[in-house]
Amino acid sequence: MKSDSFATRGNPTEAILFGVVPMGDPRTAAEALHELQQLAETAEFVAAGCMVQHRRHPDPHSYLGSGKLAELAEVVKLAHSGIVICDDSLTPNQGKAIEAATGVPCIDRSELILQIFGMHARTPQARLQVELAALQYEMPRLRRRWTHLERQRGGIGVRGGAGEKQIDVDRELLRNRIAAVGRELKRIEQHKVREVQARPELFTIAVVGYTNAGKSSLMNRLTDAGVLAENRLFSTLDTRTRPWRLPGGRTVLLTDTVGFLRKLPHQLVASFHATLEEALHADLLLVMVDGSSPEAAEQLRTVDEVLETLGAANLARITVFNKMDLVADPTTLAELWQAEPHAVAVSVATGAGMPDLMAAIQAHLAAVENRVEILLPHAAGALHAEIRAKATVLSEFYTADGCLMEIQASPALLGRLLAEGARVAEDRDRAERPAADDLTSSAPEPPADPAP
Ligand SMILES: Nc1nc2c(ncn2[C@@H]2O[C@H](COP(=O)(O)OP(=O)(O)OP(=O)(O)O)[C@@H](O)[C@H]2O)c(=O)[nH]1
Ligand SMILES: [Mg+2]
Repeated sequence: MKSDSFATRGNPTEAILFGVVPMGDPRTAAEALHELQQLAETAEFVAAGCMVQHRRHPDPHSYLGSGKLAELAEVVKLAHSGIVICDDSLTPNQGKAIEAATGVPCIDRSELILQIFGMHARTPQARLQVELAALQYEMPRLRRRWTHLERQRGGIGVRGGAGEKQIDVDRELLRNRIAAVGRELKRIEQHKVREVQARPELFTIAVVGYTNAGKSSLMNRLTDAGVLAENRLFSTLDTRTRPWRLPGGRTVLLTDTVGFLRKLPHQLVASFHATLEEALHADLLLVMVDGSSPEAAEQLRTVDEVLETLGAANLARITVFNKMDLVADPTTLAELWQAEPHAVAVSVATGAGMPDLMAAIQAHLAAVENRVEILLPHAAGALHAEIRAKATVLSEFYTADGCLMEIQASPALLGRLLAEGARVAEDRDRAERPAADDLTSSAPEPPADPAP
């Protein structure tokens, strides 16, 4: 392991966080590195100090520049820290320069995120995706890991040294493993695509948004999903879909997804996109934002950028500002409301605003789905329960020929109902029915038993 070759041994979990911020950035170091601190704590480090350097670009050789790097080394010594964590992705050489100056291991933002993903991956797909990203991250850094062997043989880069041979062997092993993991992932993904294609009749809603916005909490509140929701970044790494029964008895599918993050390591972007792929087949996106975060507007921009690169910018969406119970001064949300004037404000924790969210979803369904009146002959009565579960039933009335139903349904469901015995109602089917005004009062009650 890396730490074997380090001279200074401070507390291995106490970290000094550092980063480069643009010239003139008015934020304190703690403010600028707040997200990095959350990431570090999620990975079970303790932030022992923060340090930022104001410069236009990071130094290509040492990231901070030599003066600030010496300062960082001093802070590490004083705080007796065992590790330093950088807010950006470092090149292998920058990492090496920082470790040489501070005498402690240095991990960068990518490595930290990879570590968290590794800790939280639960399904076989998530584990393989993290493994693949970690292998790809490791590849260009092999040289840095083996320099202690090279040193024994008289200096870095001497061909034929023990380190050089070891690098070749490791590189070959890594390549083989990357190929094997890639094949296995492809197999799982193809299986998932088939699963997604197999259920087009139910309207699907995917919850997307920045990490920690409250996506899993919403899922838990609306369904009996029992998914993990906690105050950590990247609690959810895989996509999970559960049936959600709307008031009125109709069932839609709700999908919880991995959270977005600024500066995601590029090795993870592909697997992240693969994980989200399923959600992109949704009929509607709920884009969730933590309205109480001082960075809410920037987080929403990140989410929009990611949706754009995924080709999902034009999917139907409802933006949801969450954690309103924590917002003492609503004027802080002015920028958000300006960007998203049709958003719905809720608190998943207290339930405030949830009826508004429900109404927005119902209004969306009414706007996009086919509204038709069908006659379900007695012979096709077996379809009745399924219609109640999968479509919105606006009215129903029994006639001598069968059940006259005004429904709102997806084209796929409607197509099948018509193929299996239902037919579009005609004037003669409506002859026995009273005037429309009387019908609204007999709108169907939700069935008592749970939908299949
Ligand atoms: N005060 C408050 N806390 C909330 C609310 N909704 C969610 N939380 C908390 O926010 C934290 C994150 O919630 P999650 O549901 O795990 O968030 P997520 O978006 O699924 O996060 P990732 O899976 O990490 O992307 C948890 O501690 C929740 O209890 C809310 O309306 N108000
Ligand atoms: Mg979650």
